[in-house]
Amino acid sequence: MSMTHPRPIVALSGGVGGAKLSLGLLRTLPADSLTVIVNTADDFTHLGLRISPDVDTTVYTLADIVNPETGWGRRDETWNFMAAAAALGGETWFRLGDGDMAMHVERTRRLATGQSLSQITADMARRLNIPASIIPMTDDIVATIVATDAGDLAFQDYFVRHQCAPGVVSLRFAGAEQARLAAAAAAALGNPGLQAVVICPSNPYLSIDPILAIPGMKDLLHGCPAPIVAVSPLVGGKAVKGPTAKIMTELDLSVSSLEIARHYAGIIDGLVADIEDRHLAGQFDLPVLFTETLMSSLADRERLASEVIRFAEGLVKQRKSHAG
Ligand code: FO1
Repeated sequence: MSMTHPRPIVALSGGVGGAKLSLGLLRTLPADSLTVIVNTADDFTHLGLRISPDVDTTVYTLADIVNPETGWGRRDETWNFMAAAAALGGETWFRLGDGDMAMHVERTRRLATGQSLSQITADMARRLNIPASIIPMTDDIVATIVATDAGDLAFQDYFVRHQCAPGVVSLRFAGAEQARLAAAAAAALGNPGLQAVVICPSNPYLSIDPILAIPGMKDLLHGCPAPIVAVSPLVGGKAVKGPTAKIMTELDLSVSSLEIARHYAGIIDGLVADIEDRHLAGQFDLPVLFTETLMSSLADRERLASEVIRFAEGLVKQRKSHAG
């Protein structure tokens, strides 16, 4: 709509919820103006294959081939490999569809030839005609360890094998301190023409914190002249999907968008919270947009994306008028 050159948007995202808003952004923005920096601390090696669940969820969602029921994996998937593996006594707790298997086999093959996860992801995205940059937060190995009342668990053991049942005591991101932020992520955030940074409604503790834990990431966000907006993953004090609310309770945090704002304090310039949390207005110490944040349909995602961008634009004006 604007006559000016499109200004890029950077999104920080985990898996399913983040990918939904990323798709809304992709469809709202001019082509090639979206960069999604994706959590890789859920990645693990399983059956000898390197699995990058949040990267794959983002790729499949933006390529419009994601399984709409689960939000991860591929649409119209077949499960012959799993059935054959089960018949042979193989491990089947982590479900890998036949088409999805091709992604893991191909990624593992290319990693063994020395290609980086960033290079492989960029090539897959190009082949699937995705007009956005999908950047794994790092090419180094970072792994979320969930300290629970049942002991330390590797992330997918906690999340899938144990269905998030153990109580969370604390979280750590092994390898994060030594990891290097992907070069393309640093370049995208350092772009002086950046319009906004959007922290997607992913789990702040499991999905966004690992990205923020990569050395240099917080400094880039602090130095970023574009407004930074987070979308709360809570609706009326409940999580839309996944264990966000359960984890917040276990960590002795109040399950509220106020707590999400507190969590991102010093990083964000504004918060997008659900209309159901309208009664909290006046209790935040930063600008808040209350709107429908549930993203059931594609239209919901596009509407939320454009509202988030418009809200961020307003924040630029606010900061300018304060400075002036
Ligand atoms: N999530 C599940 O709850 N069960 C699964 O069996 C499962 C398999 C799976 C395979 C590939 C993939 O890319 C994702 C998969 N997920 C599965 C989702 C994923 O593990 C989590 O949603 C994320 O790690 C959290 O963002």
